Amino acid sequence: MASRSSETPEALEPGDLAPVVEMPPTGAKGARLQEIFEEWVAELPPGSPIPSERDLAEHFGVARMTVRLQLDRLAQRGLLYRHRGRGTFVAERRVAHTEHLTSFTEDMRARGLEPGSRLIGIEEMRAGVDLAARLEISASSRVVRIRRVRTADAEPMAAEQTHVPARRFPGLVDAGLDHGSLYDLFEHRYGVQVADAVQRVTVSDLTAEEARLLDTEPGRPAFRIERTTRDSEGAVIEFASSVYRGDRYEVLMHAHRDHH
Ligand code: 16G
Repeated sequence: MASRSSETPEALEPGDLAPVVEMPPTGAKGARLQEIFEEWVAELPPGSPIPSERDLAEHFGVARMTVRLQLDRLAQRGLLYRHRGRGTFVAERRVAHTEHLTSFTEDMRARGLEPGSRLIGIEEMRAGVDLAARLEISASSRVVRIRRVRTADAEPMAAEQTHVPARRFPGLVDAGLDHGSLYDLFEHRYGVQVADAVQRVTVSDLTAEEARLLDTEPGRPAFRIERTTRDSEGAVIEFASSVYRGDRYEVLMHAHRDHH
């Protein structure tokens, strides 16, 4: 293990960091790598270089793409940073985010509105390449797709499509999601804790189909929010895309400034 007290961190070899690592079978490798990288981040001083993708892939016996995906995720979370041509480094420690990760149901209640849901479809299907990458599962795995119109005080607020790994939530298709909260089911029926989400917000106009679902006119502005949600172990439990009516919704962000 590299010395923690050294002022200028030395270059690390993959072998220094995790001499004996048992990699699980395909599928879980990404999650295991993520754990290993998180341990490094916790142990190494900020500025420490991370071995190259090629060395890591070789060392752990995984595809370079798998390594890159996990490093990207840590970079997105601000735990690592990349420097073009120089490599990947451990980032400065950050204060934990305090934003609350809410479900639609909780979100609406907090705004004093009565949440509701109209189920358009719930079915199990093969993941396919794109969804598999989002959910960090294999392309041949099964996923459950849930399409709902979410209402606030009985009026449409958002059209939502979410995908969850079927293996993680057996019987979800028949779990009575016609009404009620998905996150409630996660927690109470499956004992899965929603812990972390990365969200991407963009804006664009509603399509004719979306406008119909949302009971408004096509061409009106809308927020499009993608959410990748993880459980307390860091496994992806959902990939959701929601379209919110711009006239009924706002996005509130909490920004925090660190004083050193
Ligand atoms: C929110 C989430 C969505 C999640 C849903 C669960 C956003 C952009 N999306 O709509 O990912 O599936 O909540 O809500 O916030 P529920 O527990 O009320 O079904």
